[in-house]
Amino acid sequence: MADAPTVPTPSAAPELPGYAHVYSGKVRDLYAPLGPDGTPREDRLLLVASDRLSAFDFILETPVPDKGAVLTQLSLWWFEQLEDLVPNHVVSTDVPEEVAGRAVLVRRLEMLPVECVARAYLTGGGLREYRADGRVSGVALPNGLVDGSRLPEPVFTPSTKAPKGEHDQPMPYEDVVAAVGEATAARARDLTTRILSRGNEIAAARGILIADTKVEFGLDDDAPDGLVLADEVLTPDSSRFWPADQWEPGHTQPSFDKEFVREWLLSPASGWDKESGEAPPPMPDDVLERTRAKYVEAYERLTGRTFTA
Ligand code: Q0T
Repeated sequence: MADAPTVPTPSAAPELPGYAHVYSGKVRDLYAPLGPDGTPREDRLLLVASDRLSAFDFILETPVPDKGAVLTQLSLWWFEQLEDLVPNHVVSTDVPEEVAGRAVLVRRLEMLPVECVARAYLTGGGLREYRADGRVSGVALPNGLVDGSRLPEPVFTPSTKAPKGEHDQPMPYEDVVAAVGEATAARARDLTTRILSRGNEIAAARGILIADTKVEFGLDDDAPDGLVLADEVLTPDSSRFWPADQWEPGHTQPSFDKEFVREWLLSPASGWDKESGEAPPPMPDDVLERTRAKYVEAYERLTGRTFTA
């Protein structure tokens, strides 16, 4: 019998001529450009943002059109806003046509084995730690804080890089020091909290609060103090964005980007049970369109630019 026709999954890592696929994360794909001899170059990577969206720890089967491009363009814009604070890994946006707008050629760096997280508002895992002993990542906080409270100043709350499929675990600062050395740990902490502070200075004026963010650094002997900002930065995938006009400490804040998806998934309309272990059903068109619009809105509000696909 003839084989069934194979239909490419639109949001899977594409095959890119001239590049070797290296790795796929939940929502991004990593490639190594091939050198003149046809072997992968060791000094560059192509970081491709897909349109995949994760919710409740599932990758939804419905990709969100333009999500990868919106987040890539937003990240590039933030790199520029942060250029005086920290050098970044971007080399070029001249990328294969198939991934145009959603890929960046970057310098391949030796990455710190730490997820550098900073929190400006208390929620999620930070809130759980605070409720247990009044501290987050070893930093004592005032009494009386609730879900969504603004912290007196951003706190560095590093976490481990968990193997695929597992959750990152909080990492005591002393473990970061043991892993990367005192000077690098202190510099990573300082840079991470400054990136979030700068992000919030800019975002607050545009109606968005950035509750927390995760950044990654690579090492480079040529950088002023050895650290280079890598990965993506201050996107809704690496950060919690909240609409400023709905901020109300005391309960879970609505997510700027995933509000409609989560609301639909938890409603009877989706027919899905979060605790079932089953994959969520495909997103209805209206939820999809409203979600896409939120990513575009975040980009346009923050950058003041119009998003063009
Ligand atoms: C990396 C060396 O999740 C990641 O990639 C998504 C598929 C994280 N990751 C980043 C690297 C980078 C970057 N960015 C770099 N500049 N140099 N490695 C590896 N994994």
